[in-house]
Amino acid sequence: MFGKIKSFKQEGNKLFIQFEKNIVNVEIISSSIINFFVPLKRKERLSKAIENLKIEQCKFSVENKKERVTITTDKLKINVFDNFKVDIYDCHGNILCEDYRGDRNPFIRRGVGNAWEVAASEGHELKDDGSKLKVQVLKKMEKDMYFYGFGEKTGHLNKKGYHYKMWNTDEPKPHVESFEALYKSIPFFIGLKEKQAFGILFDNTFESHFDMGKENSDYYYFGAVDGNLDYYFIYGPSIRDVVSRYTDLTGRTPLPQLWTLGYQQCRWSYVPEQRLMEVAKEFRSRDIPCDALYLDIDYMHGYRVFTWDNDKFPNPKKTLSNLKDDGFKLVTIIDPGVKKDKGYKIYDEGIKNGYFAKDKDGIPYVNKVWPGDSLYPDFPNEKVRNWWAENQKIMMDYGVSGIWNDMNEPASFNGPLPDDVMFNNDGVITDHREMHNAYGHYMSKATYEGIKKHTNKRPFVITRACYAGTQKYSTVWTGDNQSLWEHLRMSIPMLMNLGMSGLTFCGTDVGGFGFDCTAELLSRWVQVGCFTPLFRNHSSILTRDQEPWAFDKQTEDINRKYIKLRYKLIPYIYDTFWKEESNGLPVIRPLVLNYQEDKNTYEINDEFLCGENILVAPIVEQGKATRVVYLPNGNRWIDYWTKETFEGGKYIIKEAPLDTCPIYIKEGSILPNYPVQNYIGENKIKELILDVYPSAEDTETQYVHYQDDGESFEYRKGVYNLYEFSIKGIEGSKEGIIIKINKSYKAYTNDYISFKFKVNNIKPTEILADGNSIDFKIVDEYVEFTVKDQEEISIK
Ligand code: MIG
Repeated sequence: MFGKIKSFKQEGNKLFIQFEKNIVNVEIISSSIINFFVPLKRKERLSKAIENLKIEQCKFSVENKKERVTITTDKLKINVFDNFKVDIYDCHGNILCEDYRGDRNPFIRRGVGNAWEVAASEGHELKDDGSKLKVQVLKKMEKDMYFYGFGEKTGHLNKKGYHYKMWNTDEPKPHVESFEALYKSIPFFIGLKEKQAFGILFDNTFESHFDMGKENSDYYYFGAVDGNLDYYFIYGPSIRDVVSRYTDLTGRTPLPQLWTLGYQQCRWSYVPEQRLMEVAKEFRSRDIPCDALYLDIDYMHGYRVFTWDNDKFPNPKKTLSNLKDDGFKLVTIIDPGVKKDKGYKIYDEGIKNGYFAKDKDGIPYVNKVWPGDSLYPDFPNEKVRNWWAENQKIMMDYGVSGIWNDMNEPASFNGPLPDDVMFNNDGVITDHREMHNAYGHYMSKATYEGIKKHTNKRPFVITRACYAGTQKYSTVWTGDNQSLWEHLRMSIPMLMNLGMSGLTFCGTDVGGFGFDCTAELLSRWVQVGCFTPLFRNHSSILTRDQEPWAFDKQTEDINRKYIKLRYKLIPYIYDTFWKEESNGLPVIRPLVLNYQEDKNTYEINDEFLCGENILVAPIVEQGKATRVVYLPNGNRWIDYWTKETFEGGKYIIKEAPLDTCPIYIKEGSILPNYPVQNYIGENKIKELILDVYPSAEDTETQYVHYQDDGESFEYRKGVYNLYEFSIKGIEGSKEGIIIKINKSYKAYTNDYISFKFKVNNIKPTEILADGNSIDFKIVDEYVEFTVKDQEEISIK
């Protein structure tokens, strides 16, 4: 496909290597990121994932020997050989990623004659082996490799040995490990090899395939049915660096509004208005916090997007304002499919302006979704996005606080969209094959920009389909899971991999969407949901009720307990989001992300970290009330409930009756808490609570807490506060424990007037604040005291 290297040219950070049959552009994006680009389809990259490619000017050298070009940066050495074979080394000469020199050699699927066709005709699925790929790169499988990322895939945390397809797919059947594609396509993975990590973003929106040593354990490959060969090699060596660099390339999740971190309740569908109001009332009367309620498709007039069914909601503005008075935000669903219906404004405008995708003859393409015959807005076209953004105003004017984008794979009831449905991708006319995986991305972008323009607040968009980079515009949920224990288990690696693929703000339907939930399953699911960025309970039409009170008193109490815990932790989760804007690290993390030196963490599927300090080891099996917990090496850990301390690098057994989710806090942590409220903004928080876990060793730890108005973009102009807390020293020593409070940055006026400390596992005799003795209270395992402007506390 390439042949020998014939010539070579350098222009700034770009190298052009002319092979006998093709030209390859190698671009040095930074000392750790290299782009390899072969214009097989188009001359330009036209990336959907990367909007502002930043080139970091860095030193590098190039050497051109006959059969190879060698590029050396501070971090990497790259050899490009004849036939475009690429080998990448770290700066010490260790191989990181080596192109495979042989051809693909898949294992044999044994069968007699046309047995596969017969099996297929009986409904057995034939797996697509990616044999029709026009673009393809094979890499040598090193011993002892682990793979992570790929966005939303079923199965386990480590993807080695599996084959995945990127083709956004609306799949109503129960999601199982053998699925190769779901709603989202994030063509990005992380490889970990001998404690060194790298990432590869294969930036191609066509149907693409990733085979991680399934068809042959000697190599792994990625490829696509069409498009350019365009991939970014992103060096670590830590997974944290890879994720940070990947999100620097494709963009980061912007800080969300604070209320979006509260508990959210959804159902297909809360109609009519009375039912919606009834649900709202239940939350308040049962003392269960809740910030958001959702309206699913039935609120619309005949499923026409941007309309209301006035029989079910006679006065939406008033309904929403009543909800608001009680502290509820409302999120409405908006699907892409626009009903084919003369006289319906959205349809008429779309037709008049040519805003819908067209068939190959230029006639607006029609398929079927909820409203019956429907058309698909040409979101890849900026003009259409602007129109869609304007339409958001309709919902915002009613008082809607967020938009839920569903069905944007795009889904269709009357067979899949044909390959030759045409789109206008910002001036480039192209087809469904290229736009399919980017459709949800563009819809989210339009929605985000519309909400931003019309509210000037941080938009809350939630989408089902997406592509790499959608995290800049939208939150994601993992579509139609079911109320199955298997799906609770699966949600953990799925969300961890989504987080490592840049989609920090993610969640699953708590309790499960399809099938009937049980009391026990909901009780365990809410214990996981409590720590996932998007915390939303949702269930399908015709399933049993699944609200926190829908079962029995015990289940309701457990829901209340964990929803309240979530509200305590909101400032901690918000801080993690704030930090994510600069470091790209997700809220929900696999242990390996923080403990790469500890090999025991590489394949943990049923534990996760929430930010830097909290480890969650939920029970994900029916009837179970005890489990083994692995606590990673490098820290001691404190049981959140009993305050017992454990060494890291060990397996422990934890008893966890139905109301207990095993939670461990990293020793040395200072966790900011808010008092529990019914909803965000119910009370002005004047006092920050600090839940402190002193170290048994004399090490200093720090925590930075961030505060702002929780909704506007003022923070981007510097309107926020930073509080730096530090703790050092040990109980009983001469100096005792010293806690320092440093208001290190102050620009937001509504700051705290006091700090209430809860310092765990100590029993002091005296506490001094800036040298003066202060009152304190010893409560069970902790000591509690409050300070105002003092800066140094010494606990003796
Ligand atoms: O074909 O709007 O994933 O959350 O409740 C089903 C109805 C369409 C699928 C979404 C689900 C939503 C449902 N939708």
